Amino acid sequence: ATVTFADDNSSVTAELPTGESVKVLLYGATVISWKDAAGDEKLWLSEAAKLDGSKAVRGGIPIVFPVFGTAPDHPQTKDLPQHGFARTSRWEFLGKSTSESMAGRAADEPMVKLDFGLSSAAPGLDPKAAQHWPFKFNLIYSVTLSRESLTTSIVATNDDSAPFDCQVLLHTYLRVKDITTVSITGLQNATYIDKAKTTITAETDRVYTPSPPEADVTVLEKDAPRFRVARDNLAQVVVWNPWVDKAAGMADFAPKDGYRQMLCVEPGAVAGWQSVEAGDAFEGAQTITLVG
Ligand code: TA6
Repeated sequence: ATVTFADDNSSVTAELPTGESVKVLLYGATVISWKDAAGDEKLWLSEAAKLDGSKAVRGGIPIVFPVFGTAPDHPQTKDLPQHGFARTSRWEFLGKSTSESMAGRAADEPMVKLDFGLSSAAPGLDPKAAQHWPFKFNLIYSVTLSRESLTTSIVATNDDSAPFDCQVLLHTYLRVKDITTVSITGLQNATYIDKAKTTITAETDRVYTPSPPEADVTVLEKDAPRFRVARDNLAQVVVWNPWVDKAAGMADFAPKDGYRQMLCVEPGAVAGWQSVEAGDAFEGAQTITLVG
């Protein structure tokens, strides 16, 4: 596996010997590209996405922490911007590890893991964090690329002397050929009518708590499975497509009919709050596998 840095050190790219690649912007530790061995892009990134650190990236996999959306009734996070400050902070690249150096991985199973860090003491921390969420914390975000899958995992450690509440979500923009041929299975739960499959025919913005929690969510196109999303300790899945009007209303959403090529499937812990004791940590992960 090779790991290269952009000339301006704004991003890091890892490539497997078999051709698969992943590119991570240090701003927000935002995965902005994931390609298969043929070079086909698996994530959606707006053509108008800001990649200069001026605002959260519209596309790829923004990290949502410590609040999902806004929480006006939650004293600890009520003054934070929508989706918190992790996606608008500059993270530090902590290093890489590859299958050659990872015990137990078969040689023909290439993989590369990139680690990123953000702490309350970090120079790149969004100033709104210290102003509005003054807890001592440390985040480690790992991006692991193998031939058929991408895993992103986050560990949020409470380095303070008192507990803090947080929410965590991986706001993944999957790329699809045509949203009108997409269906999603594995979202069945009590919140919505148990349907064998969910289709997207209008603006969709739903928080599901699939049961059983270990059930995979599968995204199909023309009834053929394309992505399988497995979750570890992330009990919710948010499904979002802005559709015509909301896409038209977002300045950084381009092309305007791009809603037809994307679907957000967002594993998270966003129902209520995770209370992290002093010295303790919350861990959550997603693995997106390319199927079919
Ligand atoms: O994906 C769920 C959601 O909360 C939607 O309601 C929409 O606001 C989306 O996130 C994008 O939020 P953003 O702050 O990135 O524009």
